[in-house]
Amino acid sequence: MEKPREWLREKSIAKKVLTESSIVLEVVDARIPLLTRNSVVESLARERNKSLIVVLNKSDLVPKDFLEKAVKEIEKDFPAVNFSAHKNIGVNQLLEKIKEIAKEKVIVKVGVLGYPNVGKSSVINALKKKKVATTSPKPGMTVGEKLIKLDDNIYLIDTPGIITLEYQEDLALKGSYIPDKLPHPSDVAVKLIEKILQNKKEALEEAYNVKVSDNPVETLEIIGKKLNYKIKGGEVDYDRTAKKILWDWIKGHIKAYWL
Ligand SMILES: Nc1nc2c(ncn2[C@@H]2O[C@H](COP(=O)(O)OP(=O)(O)OP(=O)(O)O)[C@@H](O)[C@H]2O)c(=O)[nH]1
Ligand SMILES: [Mg+2]
Repeated sequence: MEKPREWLREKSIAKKVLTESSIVLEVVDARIPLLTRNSVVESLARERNKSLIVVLNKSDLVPKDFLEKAVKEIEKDFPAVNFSAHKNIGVNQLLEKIKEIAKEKVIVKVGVLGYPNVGKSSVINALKKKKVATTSPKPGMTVGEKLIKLDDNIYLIDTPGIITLEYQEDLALKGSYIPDKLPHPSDVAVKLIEKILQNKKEALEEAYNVKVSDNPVETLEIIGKKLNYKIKGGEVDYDRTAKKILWDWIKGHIKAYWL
């Protein structure tokens, strides 16, 4: 496994954007809202006294009662809104919160920060009600920062995903790392399967139309067989199956979630 490294470039962008912004939108994935909270973003915002709002994006992928629990948990630390860029949920509520803070200011910059692929650019498009930022299921889409005018005195800043000191494996579980680049995709898929089995195993059964086992490795094999991903000799192709599962997780095809 590759040694953890700090993504200095991304971190320096976060610092710069945070310095110029008076409001920070920390976008998290509503399916794994606590896991995708970003300690760099939160501690920098606290240090610099910025208004931080946590945006639980992709909320169309989780049930309401789970969302309520997640919002309550996060609101112990920061204001939070339930949001879906795809379904236009929470757009007005978030706009109101931003405008309330911006009211007495001449120019307000709103930095949109968070892990890769949580939907930062999509949140910007939803707020702007127009496609102004490029989005993609592939983590790492946005590379530089981009300033977008929202209102007379309000500007949004799109940024690349911010990564802290973490292993590729942990990033992949968050949907923030391209599965094809993982040296051992099966290890990561097994970890993900383990989490899903603990929290919502029906999500795997529904996604692949199989009966899963309590054992994550066996479950990987069951899914590989079902997909008919085989290597020469008829054995299950674990790596190919693993990558498929990780991509399906990224794309929201596996309907699991946990706090
Ligand atoms: N289901 C669902 N998917 C979403 C939502 N918002 C974004 N996505 C999807 O999530 C993926 C990532 O969206 P982006 O907006 O590109 O995410 P980002 O955080 O800007 O990503 P990077 O620029 O790579 O850091 C895309 O496939 C989007 O279609 C949402 O509200 N619901
Ligand atoms: Mg982006």
